[in-house]
Amino acid sequence: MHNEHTDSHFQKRIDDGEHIEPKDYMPDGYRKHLIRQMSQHAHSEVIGMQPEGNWITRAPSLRAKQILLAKIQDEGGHGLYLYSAAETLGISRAEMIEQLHTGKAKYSNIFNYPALNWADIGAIGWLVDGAAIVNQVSLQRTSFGPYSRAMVRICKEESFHQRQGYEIMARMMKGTKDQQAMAQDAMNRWWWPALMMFGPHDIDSPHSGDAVKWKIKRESNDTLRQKFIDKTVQQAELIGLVMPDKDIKWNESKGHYDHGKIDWDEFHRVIKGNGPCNKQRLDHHINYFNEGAWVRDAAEAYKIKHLKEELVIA
Ligand code: BYC
Repeated sequence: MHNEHTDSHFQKRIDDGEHIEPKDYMPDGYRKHLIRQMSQHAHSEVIGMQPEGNWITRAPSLRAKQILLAKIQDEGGHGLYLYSAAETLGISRAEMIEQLHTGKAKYSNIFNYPALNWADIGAIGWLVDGAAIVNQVSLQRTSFGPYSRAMVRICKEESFHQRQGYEIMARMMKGTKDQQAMAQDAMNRWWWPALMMFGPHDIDSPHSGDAVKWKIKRESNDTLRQKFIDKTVQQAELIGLVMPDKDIKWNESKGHYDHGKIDWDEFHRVIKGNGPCNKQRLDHHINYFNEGAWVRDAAEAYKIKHLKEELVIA
């Protein structure tokens, strides 16, 4: 019989397709891997509010503004589910934020690029949320219970986000020549960074071995990237956008689109902190985090007061 507190028993549970719950035995490496990935995922959701938030006051109609507001609010909510799910692994929200501010924890490469005009809001919803969904649908079956359940909720909202972006792009492509050129330009700028969101090629991905063994990752970086490409090429064609990769070509024998080379030097530069907006994004987060200190203090004081009152009553 397996001892419940051994790695072999843990691996058998994973192999049998069971969910691992916070109080169950888990190897240290599994816990660390999840804390890294889930906290980075949470930070991405929250930092991802910035490029879009920049356009709320300049949305071209009241309808567009309402939809964008709802979307950005959802992203904040996703961050909260994910921070809470990560806290069940024994790390506090404050520690995760500290790791973000000191550069120990990353967030998605994609949010280090600027949103220059309204077409970028379309491209972000369509391509960035589109890429995120492909990854997150797969993560719904991840082995850690709280992460998997958070993903189920997040995916429901994410598909609305993707459609919001595609609708903006489709509308612009039906507009004037200038509007069409704006949509194409946004697609050209966001396409390659969106492909990088899936992480390095499988062969260059140091964490993938453990992630697959522990069923944290259910499909590899390259498999998910290919799914995204196959879906998106057809959506682009439908509304008249030209793919910014001249090597995109349907490969009959593989049943997939072939694509050109991704610039991994750019990816590494950006995730090391040297993308166009890294400093701006982090400074903004730090400023508002500091500004909100009084709210956290007040909430904490309220909690302590009520705990004391409950103790007196008891
Ligand atoms: N960006 O061994 P690998 C959203 C790092 S936001 C930055 O393949 P792993 C939204 C990786 O961390 C959705 N860094 O790693 C919000 C590692 O470095 P460290 C965000 C990246 O973990 C608002 C190194 O490269 N989604 O939806 O096995 C508005 C080696 O990589 C990236 C998630 O976070 C990257 N793209 O696989 C709109 C999904 N890729 O940590 C939309 C959850 C890799 O050793 N995360 N790195 O310093 C995952 O599924 C996995 O962590 C990844 C990477 C597939 C991203």
